[in-house]
Amino acid sequence: TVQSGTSVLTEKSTESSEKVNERSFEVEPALPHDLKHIPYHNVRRSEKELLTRASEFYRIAAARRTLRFFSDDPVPKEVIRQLIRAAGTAPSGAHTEPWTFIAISDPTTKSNIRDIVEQEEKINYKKRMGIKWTTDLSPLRTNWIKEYLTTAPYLILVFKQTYGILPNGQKKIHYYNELSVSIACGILITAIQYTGLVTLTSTPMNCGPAIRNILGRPSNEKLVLLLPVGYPAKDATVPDLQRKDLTEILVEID
Ligand code: IYR
Repeated sequence: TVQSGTSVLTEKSTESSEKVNERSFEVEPALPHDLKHIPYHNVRRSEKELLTRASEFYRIAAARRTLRFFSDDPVPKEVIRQLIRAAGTAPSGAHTEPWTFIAISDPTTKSNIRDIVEQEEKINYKKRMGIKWTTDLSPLRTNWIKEYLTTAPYLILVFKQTYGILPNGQKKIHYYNELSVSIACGILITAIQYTGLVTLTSTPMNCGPAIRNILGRPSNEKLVLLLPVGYPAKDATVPDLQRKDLTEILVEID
């Protein structure tokens, strides 16, 4: 609710005044009122070219697989930076760009992350999750041992910023931060594939706070995705999965 005559937009109007104050957001818009609008130039392509390009992109996207077996061959740092630049082009609510990407090649940090993930995953597989979960996952042949976390030359961790912090210390609303970061993740995963590298779309359960702590990240950042990035191991295998046909995923209303 916008409180007229004050400069705060409260997140929850039901909270005590002290709490409200703590969780207040700046009313100043994320973007300047007088933001300039400039002409947009588009390369107009023929219908034939559109189909060629859409088909080519489909071919690349369809070749992507989630890999669990990585080579330890190094990947140039500049490639990782370029991939993250691409992810950072994602659209975001009110152009708030609510993401932080952490690229880790340091072996000790990778090993510490592996320890945290394996400790939690062991609990997930052995007791936290039920028989239905373990049965549903068994065809994928996954378990709590995550060798790829130390083998892959890079781990990219994607954090969503649930709110921003203005230079004056006040909080700034990050609209649709979950969706904005998810779109950035989609671009990142596809960029990795296009580049010729592989990744594993992993969302380590219950590990967010511990990983955030060892990386010294602030509390407005929440771990969304952990992506090992590298080349596949020479003997890597993937489950023989089929994707749904277009007719199963598309409803056309003409
Ligand atoms: N996160 C666990 C288990 C897991 C869950 C799903 I849903 C998958 O599609 C694959 C694995 C793990 O990484 O082992």
